[in-house]
Amino acid sequence: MAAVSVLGLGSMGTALATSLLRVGHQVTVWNRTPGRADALAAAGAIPADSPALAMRDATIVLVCLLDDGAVTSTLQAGGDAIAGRIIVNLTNNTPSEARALGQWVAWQGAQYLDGGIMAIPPMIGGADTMILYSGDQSAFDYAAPVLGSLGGATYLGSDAGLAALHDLALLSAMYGMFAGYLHAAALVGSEEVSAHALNRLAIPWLKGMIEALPPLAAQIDSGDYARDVVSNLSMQARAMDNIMTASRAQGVDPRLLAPLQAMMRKRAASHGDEDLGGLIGDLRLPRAAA
Ligand code: FVH
Repeated sequence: MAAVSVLGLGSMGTALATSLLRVGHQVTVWNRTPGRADALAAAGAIPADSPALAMRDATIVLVCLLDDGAVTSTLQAGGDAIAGRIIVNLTNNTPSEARALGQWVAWQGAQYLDGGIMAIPPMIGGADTMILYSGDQSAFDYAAPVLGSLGGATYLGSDAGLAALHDLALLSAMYGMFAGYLHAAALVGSEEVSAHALNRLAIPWLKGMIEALPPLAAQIDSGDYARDVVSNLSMQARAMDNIMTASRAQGVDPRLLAPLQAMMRKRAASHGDEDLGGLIGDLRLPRAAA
């Protein structure tokens, strides 16, 4: 069993600390607003009055705060207590923020892992829970038994930005699905059909459509967007036009889908025999300054 500190006791930090306590680790906790540690203290956690005192108690320090600004100011407030620790930052951030923080942590004489939690708080500690990590490989190897008690730990490489990159990519896929679902619910709702009733059809439909991802990935990775096409883009663009026309007629604002319709129409005009994968070319832009 290890000595672990958790900085930040919001919904997720509390779930992390609870899961660590459950498997028997020594857990020290700190939160900016006092009082949020009370229930954890009753369950066996050690409350600390400051980030420095929390960090001094443990080799592995989990940080789960609102954003990168909160993480930076909290770690800075810890002063030299950070030296010699493994900082595992589970706060949502960007790849640039992760790389910059990783560099700063190294300058303080500590090791850095960036994490992306692909789960909601009740899922922490579950067998199917996926948490992504990147950064210092030796730190990951050392911390892996502790991190494994939070969920399946997937290490993506020594570039500290990789966990954030994959986290944001997976969240993009999730929000795209939720946006489509909101539109679908509004569309059937225009005829007084409930979202609950929609789910009877939407859940098996979306599960089935997962099967479209491997061939789509093969098209994207090969750059051959006309490969093994079973649903050509000209046909799909017509269906999308129907979605937009019907939505307006039903009194549903199609703004969540409008950018996709525009891209499909443009690409279909010249590459109608391809599949959707060809749209990815229009998503590639020169990199913006970090
Ligand atoms: N909850 C979720 O579903 C998602 C799942 C995936 C991962 N995220 C990320 O986890 C980070 C924390 O999320 P959370 O759910 O714990 O968020 P809150 O419940 O809102 O708690 C926020 C904590 O951050 C503290 N805090 C805010 N600003 C500061 C600051 N300037 N200095 C120090 N601490 C700060 C706040 O403290 P307090 O308001 O109680 O004093 C909470 O402890 C997040 O990156 C998610 O994207 C969760």
